[in-house]
Amino acid sequence: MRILGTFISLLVIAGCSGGSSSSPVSTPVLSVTPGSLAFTGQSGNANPASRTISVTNAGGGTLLWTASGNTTWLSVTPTSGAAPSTVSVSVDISGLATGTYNGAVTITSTGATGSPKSIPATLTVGSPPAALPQISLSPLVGGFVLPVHVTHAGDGSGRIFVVEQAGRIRILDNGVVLPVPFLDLASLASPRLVSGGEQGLLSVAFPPGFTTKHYFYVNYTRIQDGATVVARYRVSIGDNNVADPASEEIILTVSQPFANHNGGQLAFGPDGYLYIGMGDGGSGGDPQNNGQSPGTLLGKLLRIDVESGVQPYRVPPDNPFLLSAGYLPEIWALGLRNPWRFSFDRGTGDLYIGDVGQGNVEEIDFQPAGEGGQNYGWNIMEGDSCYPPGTVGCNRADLAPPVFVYDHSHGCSVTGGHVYRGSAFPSLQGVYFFGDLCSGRIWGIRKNGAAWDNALLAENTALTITTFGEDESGNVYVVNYANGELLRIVSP
Ligand SMILES: [Ca+2]
Repeated sequence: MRILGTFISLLVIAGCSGGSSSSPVSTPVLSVTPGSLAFTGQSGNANPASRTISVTNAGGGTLLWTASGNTTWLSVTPTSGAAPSTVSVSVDISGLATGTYNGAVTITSTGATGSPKSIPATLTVGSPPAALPQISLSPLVGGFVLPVHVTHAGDGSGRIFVVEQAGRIRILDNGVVLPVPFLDLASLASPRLVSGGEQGLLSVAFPPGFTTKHYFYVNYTRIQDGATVVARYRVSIGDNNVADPASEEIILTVSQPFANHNGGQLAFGPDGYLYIGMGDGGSGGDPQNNGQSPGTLLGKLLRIDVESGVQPYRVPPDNPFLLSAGYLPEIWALGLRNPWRFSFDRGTGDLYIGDVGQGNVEEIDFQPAGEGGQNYGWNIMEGDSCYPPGTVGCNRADLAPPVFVYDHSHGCSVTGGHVYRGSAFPSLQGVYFFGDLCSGRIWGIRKNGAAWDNALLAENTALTITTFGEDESGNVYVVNYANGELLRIVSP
């Protein structure tokens, strides 16, 4: 008892001396963060996640508050309390039409400076998600050997060109695979390319005006060192179905430090320039940091002019980094890991890239027509996650986020596809089809205002999907790398 009494005496003395000398009773000051709230939802979809407001007392003393929302769609919990505290703000979009709604959260404290505080809250309700169409896969023809690319020549012939990894390009003409390959680099006395894994003959692209030009472009990994080669070949005089393997003109060579991640896609954009997908050079995790390095062509999408008459090529005068110190002028976009397949929407000119992930996340990247210069994030990010896994708070400023991601519980490696612009199946109009190499799953995404609708459209396909492809009519195809079959995506 004696000890306790002594303690109480000391506390009373200390309290009296402190209060009387230097600490006047402060006026409570109501302080809240953030100063405004914005919510975005889609009509008919789930409510956006709730947000929080911190209520603090910057002036000392006691602060009691009473919070309230003032609209039918806005609610606040708890509705009263003492600072410091956290207020949760929720919105309910059920029954709301599309549009923008303005409201406010009001926090009041009797006797506090700065009371009441009104925090504006904005709710934007977008269009409802559209149901994506059902699809089925219609087997067309088999017999290809390790097909990796499907395209057309844009020459009115209706021919479909199928690239086989070992070095051949086959022609499918009126449903029949022609016996003689269009191009055969696999049977040369002096082999030119190395094939297997992620190497080989990886794509072909026909320039605008091919009908009169009679030449085309290929991308392959050369046998000496695995470097990427972009080369021009000519069609034989007198036979439009056979090209001359001796006609090669090399356009561009890019050294590859490792055998994997070669990119490999060539495609002419609506601007008539040649776009080239380059992987980060390989290994894992981009050990040379090529994706983010402006001084290498690795880990980039390139844009060059191979049709101006300047040999081997010219850099387009409006490439996005021409005035940026340290950037190679051919760079159109950076931050790519392995953009194995990309394509242009023939209806809009928009660009879609399937960028293969490292170990966790696969992604689809998007570029509105004509707008280059994006940094798609690798290796700061893998898909929508900071990289390496577990990294917190990576700097996402100036990075273009993917428009769709899936993790490795759904597959292993994304294969970019095409936007359907054919006339046979109106319900498929505007859907971008893509899939996964390992799981064979096929998804569709379609732009819906500022949002993207998406759906898993085919599961358990048993396909090993190395590529999609498009014919002159806008039909979209998919291959099975494992058994050499070409299938058409149709409306059931
Ligand atoms: Ca990315």
